[in-house]
Amino acid sequence: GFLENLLVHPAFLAADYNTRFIDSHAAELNGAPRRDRATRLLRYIAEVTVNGHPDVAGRATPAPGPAPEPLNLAGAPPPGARQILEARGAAGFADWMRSESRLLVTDTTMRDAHQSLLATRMRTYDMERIAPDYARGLPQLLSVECWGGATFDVAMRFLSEDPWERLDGLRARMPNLLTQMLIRGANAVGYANYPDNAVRHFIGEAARGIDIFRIFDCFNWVENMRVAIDAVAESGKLAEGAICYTGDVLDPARDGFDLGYYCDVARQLDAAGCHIIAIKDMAGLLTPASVRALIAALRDVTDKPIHLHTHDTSGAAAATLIAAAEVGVDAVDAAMDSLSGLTSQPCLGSVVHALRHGPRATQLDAGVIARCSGYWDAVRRQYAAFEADLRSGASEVYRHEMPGGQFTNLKEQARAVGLEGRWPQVAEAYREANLLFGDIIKVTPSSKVVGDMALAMVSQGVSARDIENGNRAFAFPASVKAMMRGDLGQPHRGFPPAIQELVLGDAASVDTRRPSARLAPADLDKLRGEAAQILGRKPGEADLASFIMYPDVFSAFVKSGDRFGPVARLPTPCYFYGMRCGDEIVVDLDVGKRLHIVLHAIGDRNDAGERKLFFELNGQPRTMTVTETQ
Ligand code: 3PY
Ligand code: ZN
Repeated sequence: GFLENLLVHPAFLAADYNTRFIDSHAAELNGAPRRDRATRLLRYIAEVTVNGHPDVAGRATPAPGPAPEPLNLAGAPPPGARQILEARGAAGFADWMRSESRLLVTDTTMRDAHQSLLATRMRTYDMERIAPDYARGLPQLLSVECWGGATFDVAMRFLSEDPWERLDGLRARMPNLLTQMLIRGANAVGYANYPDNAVRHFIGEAARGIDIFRIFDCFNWVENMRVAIDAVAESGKLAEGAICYTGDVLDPARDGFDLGYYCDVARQLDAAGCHIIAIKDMAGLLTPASVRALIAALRDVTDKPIHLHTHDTSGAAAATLIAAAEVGVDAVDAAMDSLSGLTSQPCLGSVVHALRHGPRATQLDAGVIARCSGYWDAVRRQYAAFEADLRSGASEVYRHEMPGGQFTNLKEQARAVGLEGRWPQVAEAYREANLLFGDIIKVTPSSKVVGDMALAMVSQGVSARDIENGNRAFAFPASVKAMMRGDLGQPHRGFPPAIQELVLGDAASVDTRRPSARLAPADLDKLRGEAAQILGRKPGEADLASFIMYPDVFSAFVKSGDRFGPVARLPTPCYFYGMRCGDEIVVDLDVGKRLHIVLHAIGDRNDAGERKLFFELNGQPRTMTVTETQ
């Protein structure tokens, strides 16, 4: 009966319960089998210890090093930008940004830096531990970019984590700092256009934890960004409209992307109600000279604050930030030193030093930055499996114009299809493909299409000229067909009709309408029902948003959670590599719910191919049996 079940329940024995325990475990205590969280985590640890984690199989293993130690700064977080937003509202906040003489700085370590350097694999655990130190030691930050972009689906797909829990956890730990996300306009955090009401729903949910939404469209098509901009503005949060930058404003030959073009986009974003204008230089193509010209020109057409984002692929991006500071940019993005450089953002600590005694001094504490960077350095070592094979700055970026987040990814993709030794050809084909498509902006998802095309050209041994002349058979990738049909939206000059005809056979299927306007609204009630089926309970609105964005990934994530529990709570080495005999870990499930786990021994493999693992969980012996797969 109920009481017997309660008294022998492993969570009860392990003291893994709170006052809601009986409610939330009612079915189980009344006889339905459902393992408690601690048992599910032990199962996970046992599995990974014996069989490994598929995501790190065959990859570099971390060298032994010091465990990452947060600073544990004491005291209450001083007031920061969040309190200014709360007091003045979004428009008032933008005025405040314009009135500050110091250069405002966004730290991108928890989003773009690891997306660009570590295949987006950084776990919530490592972010949450240092977040309280950001709040206490770096209250002068404009914002912390910590969500969106590729992190949303990678969290569920590869890390078995709920991105919404990450958001809540960071929000709670940094009550004085603005949280910032990257949102792909009508693609939200996906790779295709979603119905307008799905985008509105997503932003409504995200606004519970996000303060600055950086919104972009891969063709700078403001029409395609309007729904997102309006939804953010309605939520009371900051709508930062991004101008994606490509080419070279100083090069007369790139006449599609001259100062007049960028000024026109800025005017449209301003008129659409954006509070802040971002320059999103996702490939890192701006130079000191071009950024000076660009910012001076934008200043003439908008009074909104300008926030500069770039990547250090060239190795020269810090000079671009300093030049931008000199001509009055309001804010810039940088990454903590140990996760900066290469395809990531420029080095935060060095930018702080460079401006130190001048009029744009950031007032950030260089000592705290250095210590935080030490923490991130120790964290980074644990992700050795995801390090890209990149050692230096690469001026080739000015030729191929690949976004920082794609550069290493495409190299990896090239390797996977056997083009490992032919990177220079792939990079050159990328350049040719861009020109073939009419010289377009390359950023998610258009960058993926150009990348697909480049790989197809190299693997089929076909040049752009062969394709244009139609004298070689060529199988266009599906993503190229979709883009030529208009599924991603419209570049400002359209696509060249000749290439559209080559790709599509005829122009009849081309649709130049806004892609989301062709979609029926999402039936939220019906989708709520489907999500409930997967979850076995009524979904929260955040669950619903995940399900709408990624139905299959969400479903697999829920299944993995049912089996393995809240793996996001495990320390990173344990998550990827399991435990060794004698290891002891501490797992904080909720406030006041702490598990001490020790692995004492691993038994020999029996005839059935199984091993027994002997754990201790909060002082109680526990055994797990795992089938060894290899
Ligand atoms: C993303 O869309 O994830 C990007 O980082 C684009 O630069
Ligand atoms: Zn970026």
